[in-house]
Amino acid sequence: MGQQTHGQQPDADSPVVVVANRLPVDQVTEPDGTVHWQRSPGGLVTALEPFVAGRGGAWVGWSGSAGAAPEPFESGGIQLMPVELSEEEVDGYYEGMSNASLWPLYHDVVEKPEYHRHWWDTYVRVNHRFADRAAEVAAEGAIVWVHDYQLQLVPALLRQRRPDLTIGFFLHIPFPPYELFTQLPWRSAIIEGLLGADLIGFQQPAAASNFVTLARRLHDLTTKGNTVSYDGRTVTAKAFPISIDARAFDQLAASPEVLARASAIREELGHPDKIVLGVDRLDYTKGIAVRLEAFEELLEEGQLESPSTVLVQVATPSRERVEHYVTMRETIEQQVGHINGIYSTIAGSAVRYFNQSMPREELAALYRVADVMLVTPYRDGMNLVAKEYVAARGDLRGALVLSEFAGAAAELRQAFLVNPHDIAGVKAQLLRALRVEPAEAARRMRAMRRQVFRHDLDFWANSFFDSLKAQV
Ligand code: ADQ
Repeated sequence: MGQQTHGQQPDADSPVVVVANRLPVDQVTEPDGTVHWQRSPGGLVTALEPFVAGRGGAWVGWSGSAGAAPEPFESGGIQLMPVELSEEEVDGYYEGMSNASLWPLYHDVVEKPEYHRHWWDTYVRVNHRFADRAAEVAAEGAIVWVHDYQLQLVPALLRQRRPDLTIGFFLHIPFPPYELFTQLPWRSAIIEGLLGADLIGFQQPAAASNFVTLARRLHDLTTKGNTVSYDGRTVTAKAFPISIDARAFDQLAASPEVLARASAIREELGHPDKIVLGVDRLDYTKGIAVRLEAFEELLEEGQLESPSTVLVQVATPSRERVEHYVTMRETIEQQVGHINGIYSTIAGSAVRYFNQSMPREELAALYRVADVMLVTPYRDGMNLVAKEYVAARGDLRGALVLSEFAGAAAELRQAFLVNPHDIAGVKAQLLRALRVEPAEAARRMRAMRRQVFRHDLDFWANSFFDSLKAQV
């Protein structure tokens, strides 16, 4: 993003408003103590920028730090409207209700969700605040696009304040079936919150139909196909599978710098025959332990050898104050330590584990050098890592092992699909992927690349906006 103008009053007439938990910028503190804002890495900002920037569009979100919010400011042609969260609100709304209640509930209760009334109260209060900010900045008849599970009450709250708006909502994570969702003590409030939107986007058709079923069974509403009649309006629930900027990733991965770095990585790893890679946010939904277990058993059985086959696992630190994440990190670190204790040699470790975030260039080089990419979540809305790997393999080499329970599996049918609960199956598919003939690998990769390039991030954002406009 370009020049920033601080302390400016927001235009109260933005024709397009994005509402998301986070602003598209991060605060950076320089060694000399000066503070500035820098555009966050990540595709969502890039995808939405053309719709928001340059036309007085606005983005409502939290800065990422507790305490007083900065004044609204302009950055890269977007009006940024920071929403303030106190320490207590970060605990209750973000770490509590969003990440320790809704996140596990929406991911097949992989971990047990906790439900606390004071978290819910904070969630309601903070959703009101986001809705207030959006109502202040949106022009008459504006389009507002609300994102994700942290803000599910915003559509209805916003409609109460501003019935003139067209409101879209997109859920980035799965949406559970009736049997699980109804655990939630505040289930009706969430469904009513979402029904404030004109269009509700999900990653998968099954999630959209879970929502429609809930509206019918829980609220006795009339539904027809993928629509719900509510409050004199028709609400549409539909799948819009998210994607990546495939062309940009392809170009990055084919750049001379990244290719040189990919060769250097192989060399630094001691020229192994095979490199197996995992790249994830350190989250219990991602099935990192499954991979380690499968890899360990294959080493134990002598089907794989170390260090001629090496597993590189990059796990970005995430939600470090939420208890489930603390215990999971310890488990994974123990598992890595255990495998390395037994199978590493003086020449190198069996598992190279990085609890770090890495620059895009380094990730692209890792994708480019990995013979097999392991993506084994127990449940995942989409999983962009799988699509990034495919976009990075313009050389048509490499093989993707992908969980059936990632949204991406619906599109990447030529991956080596696995059930992450079935360790024997994961081991068998990992071996197949490691031994695949180059011609078959190229055939699979070509088909997956066609899918990812045709259905890229622009395609996703355009389809959502077009459908939303068609609702009016
Ligand atoms: P996430 O759960 O965060 O997203 P994912 O889709 O895999 O999962 O996206 C992770 C992103 O972080 C990728 O772009 C990846 O490159 C990056 N990343 C991962 N590890 C990294 C590291 N060590 N260093 C730097 N970058 C790293 C949620 C849902 C997903 C859904 C997305 C988008 O859980 O299912 O695909 O939103 O809707």
